[in-house]
Amino acid sequence: MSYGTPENMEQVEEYYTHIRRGNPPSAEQLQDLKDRYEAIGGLFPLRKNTNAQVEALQDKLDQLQGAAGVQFRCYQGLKHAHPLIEEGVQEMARDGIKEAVGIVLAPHYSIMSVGSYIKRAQATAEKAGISMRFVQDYHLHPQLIEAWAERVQDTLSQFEAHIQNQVRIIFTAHSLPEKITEMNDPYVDQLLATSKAVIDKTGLANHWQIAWQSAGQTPVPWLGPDILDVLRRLRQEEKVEHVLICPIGFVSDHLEILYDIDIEARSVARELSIELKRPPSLNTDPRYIAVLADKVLGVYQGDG
Ligand code: FEC
Repeated sequence: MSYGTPENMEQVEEYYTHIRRGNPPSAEQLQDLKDRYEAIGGLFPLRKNTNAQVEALQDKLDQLQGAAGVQFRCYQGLKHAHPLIEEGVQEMARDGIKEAVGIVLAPHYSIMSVGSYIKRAQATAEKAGISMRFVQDYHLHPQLIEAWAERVQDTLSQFEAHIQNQVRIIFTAHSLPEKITEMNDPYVDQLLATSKAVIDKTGLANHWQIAWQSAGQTPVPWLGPDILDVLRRLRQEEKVEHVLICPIGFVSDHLEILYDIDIEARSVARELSIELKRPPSLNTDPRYIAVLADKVLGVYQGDG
């Protein structure tokens, strides 16, 4: 399961309305979102990237099928675009699937993110007579940590040698409404744990911190501090001039990386004379695909 993205500009309104639980956006909100897609080239790269991740997972599971004694077949279910989660599960039922494992292309559990994918898939699976189990999270899987640690080190090495130890490392993830912190939700702790594990793996002594990105435009308070405010504060109060932003909460290139970090955060950094670099997204890194396959197999075998 993955977030989903439109296939073209005409579908943006339907997509945005789905994200807003059936409330259509205002003309201004819609234009703003279309402008952001235009700014990244009028493209919707998440679809291609999700397809590639699912294909790579299918290949990996095919390789493992002998050892696992089971044949897996991958289906997609998207949170806000077709095939919707419900449509993916119904397709499995039509194909006669009786047993399934669900996994979300997002490593950190929150009741508002992964939890809601699982709820929708589970409800449809029950109606369709499919016994479905789920991977809840995989935020500390050793290969995930290894893949990010290597990326952080490689990106750091692109700064001039004499300033590498001064580069501030900021791990970011999608903000969520702050009320999750009153719900015993593991999201914040899991993001902190992944970030700390990545730093530990690199052995770097750089200062590092967490910031939140892409908060929704709603009146409720969202998790902060926001990455743009963090950049301003670091420059003004700590005179930081070099920053590495690692979007640890995301697994592929899409609007929230290509616009929110590469265009918006970069433009604020430029205004502040901050040198900003970001590691490449995981996309189909074989270690990420191995994490997915390992967790699917683990849940299938009852120990995931
Ligand atoms: O490239 C693309 O087309 C899609 C990029 C995209 C990803 C993504 C991931 C997450 N979101 C999460 C939570 C929320 C909450 C709201 C919300 C709103 C939006 C909007 C767009 C959007 N999100 Fe998203 N999200 C992506 C795109 N997201 C576009 C609507 C306009 C805007 O606010 O920018 C607020 C909903 C509401 O109004 O009530 C909450 C979380 C993730 C990471 C986990 C996951 O992938 O599921 C959490 C990618």
